[in-house]
Parts: sequence; structure tokens; C-alpha cells
Amino acid sequence: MKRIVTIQDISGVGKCSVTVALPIVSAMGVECAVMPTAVLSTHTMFSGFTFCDLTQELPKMAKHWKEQNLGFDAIYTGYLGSFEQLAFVDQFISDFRQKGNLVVIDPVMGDNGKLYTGFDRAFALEMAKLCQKADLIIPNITEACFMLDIPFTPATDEETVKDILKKLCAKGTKMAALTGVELSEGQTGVMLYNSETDTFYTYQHKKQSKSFHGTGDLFASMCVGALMRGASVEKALTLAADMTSLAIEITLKDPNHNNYGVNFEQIIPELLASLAKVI
Ligand code: PXL
Repeated sequence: MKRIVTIQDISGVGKCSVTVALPIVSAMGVECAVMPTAVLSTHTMFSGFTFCDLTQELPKMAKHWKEQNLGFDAIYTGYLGSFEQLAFVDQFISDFRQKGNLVVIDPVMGDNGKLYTGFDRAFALEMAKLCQKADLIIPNITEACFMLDIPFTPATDEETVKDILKKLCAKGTKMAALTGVELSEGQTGVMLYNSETDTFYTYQHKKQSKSFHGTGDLFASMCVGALMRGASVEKALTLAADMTSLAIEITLKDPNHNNYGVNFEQIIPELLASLAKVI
């Protein structure tokens, strides 16, 4: 069985980062080790959340893992909260890179043209540097624009998106997948650029009427899970797009749904059935 490590926060309530990655990756048949970067009472879209920074613990955990000879088939990072954590992850990737393992960075920083609380332009540029070390990065258009230090441009034009993807890969990133690409009315999806083969892949599907918090984390986690189970990157992204969309659809049908996250728990059977078809 493959083993990955995910490096991101634990938000007690809010269904994002570790509380999505751990159940999803595990359900997909992949061991999911966690390196929690911080413990929050909720994600940062709630007001008054508590925040316990765990940066000091991270090198100690990494050292112990090295002593125990532990390795990972993938390193998957999500929300990182400080420059110090970016520097730590940079070192962690150097230390735990091994032949054939995969580094996936989801540069979680913002959405809808705005950065989340606590992030700024300088942080986005530093995140862009970290992304140079990745095999695959999965930004949304907001994060991509901030990392490239260009004005926010909606991802609605294929040539513009291709240009953004190529620029994201210009400094070493092997593959970039942009989420929230809306090439026609009522549609959304993902576009991938593979700099090694100089090829693009586009997948579009019906756009749901509402967006939810944590869907980026759900998308990235399903993508990592599928890649670890042997799916191609194109199939992994397609599966992640379809299942994220399904999670939103199911959530909207639940009259008691909460507005902080999607009912991803309810799509796990469908996720596993779809996974079986692509591996
Ligand atoms: O879903 C991304 C995310 C992860 N972790 C924390 C967040 C957010 C988005 O706001 O606040 C703590």
C-alpha cells in the first residue's frame, strides 16, 4: 500500500485541509500520514477562531521520521500559514525527495480574486518559489494570478489560461493544473499543462449553482489519492472534478447542509466506484 504525507493545518470544525485529506485519501486505499502545521478551532472564514501554531514541532517530526527510516510515496501540501512554514516545507521536500515519489503542492491562499485572511503579495511570491519544486501544483485562478504577480483575470479564455499555465511551469514546476476554468457559460473545470511533454489537457463539466469552502482541498485530496492508486494525471483530475461537483450537488440537496463545507462523506461510495474504473 502506498503511503503519503500531507502537510497542512487541522481546523477542528470547517471540513478543510486535514479533516478532508485524511478521510478521502484513506478511503481511496492509501495510507495518509499527517504533519499538522497548526490547530485551529475552525477555518479562517469563521470569526474569532483560535490558532495554535505548530511550526516548532515540524522539524522534530521530520527528524524522527528520518531516524525511523520512514519515506513517502507522495508529499502533499495544502494551507501553510507563514514564511517559516514555507521554508520548512522547502527543506522537507529536499530531505524526503526520493526516486519516483511525487510532490503535489496546492498553494492554498485565496479565491474569487482575493487572498484569505493573513496572506499578502509577498507570501504569494514565496509560495510561487516553493512551487518550483513540485511535480504538480493545483492552484485556482486567484492563486495563480497572485503567484505570477499579475492582475486577477477570470479563467474564461483558453489562450489566456494556457499562457498562465506555461508561466507557472517556467521555473521548474513539472505540471500545473488550474481549477475553476470556465471556458463557456454554465461550465467549469480544470486545465493541465505538462511541461515535460509540452501538452495541455482540458476537462469541462456543468457548473454548480453555489460554491463551497473546502472544495479545493477535496479536489486536491482526490487527485492525490487517484494518482497514488495508479491513475494518470488526466484521469485523476477528471475524477476529482466530477466528484467535487457531485459533492456540491449532494450538499445542495440536503436541506440541513451547513454553509462551511460540503457533504463529502456522502460521495465516498461513488468516489470509490469511479476510482475503480480509472485504475
Ligand atoms: O480550505 C482552505 C483552508 C485551509 N485551512 C484553513 C483555512 C482555509 C481557507 O480559508 O482557513 C485554516
